Amino acid sequence: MTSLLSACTMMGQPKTFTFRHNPIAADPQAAGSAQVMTQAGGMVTTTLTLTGLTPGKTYAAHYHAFGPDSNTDPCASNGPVTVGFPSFTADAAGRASTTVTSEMAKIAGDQGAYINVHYGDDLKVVPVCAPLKMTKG
Ligand SMILES: [Cu+2]
Repeated sequence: MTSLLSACTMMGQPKTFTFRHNPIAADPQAAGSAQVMTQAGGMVTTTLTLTGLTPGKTYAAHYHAFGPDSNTDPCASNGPVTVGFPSFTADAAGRASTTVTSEMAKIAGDQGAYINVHYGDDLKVVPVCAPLKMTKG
């Protein structure tokens, strides 16, 4: 009974992670959050809500695994993409959101260390990053 209850309370309790700005000049006001909600059947839905983007600009966002370049800062670890979000375009006020539902296993542990938001036309430009897992391993 206890385990059933905890399983029920786990589900539908979203976790929220905050985007932080990277030390670059692009989109200096960019900010937002990632809401991660466990679903039935080993799935998870993640919604990004962003402000301060360039109006009309298209963006890409991904989950990334913890990479080789840092053990303590996922956003600086340069890890590979594990799950991609549908690309999205900022509205006239610089607001945007995107949602993806994926298998939990794809973003479990080090596989889901951080979420990057990239310029759609230049993926090297990453205005904001949300760290989800602060240490590797
Ligand atoms: Cu990415």
